[in-house]
Amino acid sequence: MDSMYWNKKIETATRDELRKHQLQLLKEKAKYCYDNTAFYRTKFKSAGISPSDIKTLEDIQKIPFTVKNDLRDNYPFGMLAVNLEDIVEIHASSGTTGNPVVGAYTTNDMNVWQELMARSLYTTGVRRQDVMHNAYGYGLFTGGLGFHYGAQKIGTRIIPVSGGMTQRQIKIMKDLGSTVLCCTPSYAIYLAEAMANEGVDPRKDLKLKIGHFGAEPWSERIRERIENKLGIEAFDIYGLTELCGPGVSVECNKHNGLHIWEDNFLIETIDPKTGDVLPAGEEGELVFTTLTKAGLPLLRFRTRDISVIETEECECGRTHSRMMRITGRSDDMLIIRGVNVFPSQIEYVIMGFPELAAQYQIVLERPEALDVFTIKVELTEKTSQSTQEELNVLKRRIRQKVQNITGLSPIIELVKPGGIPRSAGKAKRVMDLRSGKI
Ligand code: DLL
Repeated sequence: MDSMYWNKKIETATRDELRKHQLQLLKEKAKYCYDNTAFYRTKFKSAGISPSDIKTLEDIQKIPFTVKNDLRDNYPFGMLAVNLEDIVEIHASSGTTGNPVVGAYTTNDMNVWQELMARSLYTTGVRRQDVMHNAYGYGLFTGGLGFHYGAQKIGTRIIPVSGGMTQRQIKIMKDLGSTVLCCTPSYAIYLAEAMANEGVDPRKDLKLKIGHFGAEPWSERIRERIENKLGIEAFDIYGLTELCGPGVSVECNKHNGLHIWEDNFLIETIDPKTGDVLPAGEEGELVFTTLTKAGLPLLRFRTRDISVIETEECECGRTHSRMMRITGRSDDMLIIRGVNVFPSQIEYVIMGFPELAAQYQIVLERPEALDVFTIKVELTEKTSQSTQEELNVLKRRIRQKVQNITGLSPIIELVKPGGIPRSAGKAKRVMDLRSGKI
């Protein structure tokens, strides 16, 4: 009988063993970052500390935080701790205006990522004899290739369909006998609805049994919907480009939070306003330190993701602490159809059109499964006199510009001057009507 663990020794190590292992790696990584990056040397010096001041795990609190802007300011390679020649793969996700966030991997970083993805898939029951339908986007996004590498390590047959062409996806799933589905949760619901429209009954016509859903926030109600519609067990998986991509944490079959692979990541929760470290069990912003990364190591990286950490052992026997579902973000980043979008990117596009006034609003809805992304923008007095044909051309140009920057094609609504409500305080640029809908 096969083991329920990919690596039993690591996954079930005692908390003491784990902490000892973490301290050893933390000391090494603090020194490594100090010795190999001007960025961390400056950070340590400005805090008046040296790597030798890290003697206990709690001493990590002496190290200043690393924030997303640090990565943006040092784009693309300013924070590398190795020579560029040692970087064998690069991924990226969209960042705030302009520069994307880059993930740069050495050969060893790739091996670690692959191992963590294999462990994550295995934890949910994926085995060699499975057939994995991977509908995460292949390319710079870490989703597609992350799952791909993990499946290959286990020896699972992988179907690298990537995103889009929903009808074809359904046919492929049927013809090739897929047992595991990997995609964003919103796409899973969309797929399920498309199946219903085509008269495909997943329970009869497909062999699906497991689903891996992540890259965007989702709720228990979405889980119920997916499980009911597709007849599968749905697992939450979390990660971010800065840390490696997917594979930072995953649910086990107890569905009681996502196990963070603590032999590779040191987790803290902080109050996003004060930066104070919070005890386990209290909700706050997740802060990660990478313990094994060589190419682009990060100390105390503020994710902006809000969650709660539980440290007691799980019924599954794994000792690695669990993060509960992400409940929100402490900044303004939006996740639309799994893609990271900042309102500042939209503003940037709008400001480039003299035909438009500076008033705009982003409206996000989820009437069915997929996010509907609308940008309402005011015309100037002059352009509001334009013909319908001219306005249609303008709409197309705006949509194209937004697509160039975000990869998403929004609905553009042009409104008359004064048509967007003003508020007394800060402008309400984003109307996110998605939560609680499903
Ligand atoms: O989304 C990596 C990934 C791919 C994870 C596929 C899971 C599956 P980024 O594009 O850098 O990386 O976006 C990272 O997405 O900070 C969270 O805000 C959000 N996120 C990722 N997974 C989850 C999840 C990938 N399971 C950002 N639940 C993160 C809620 C998630 N939010």
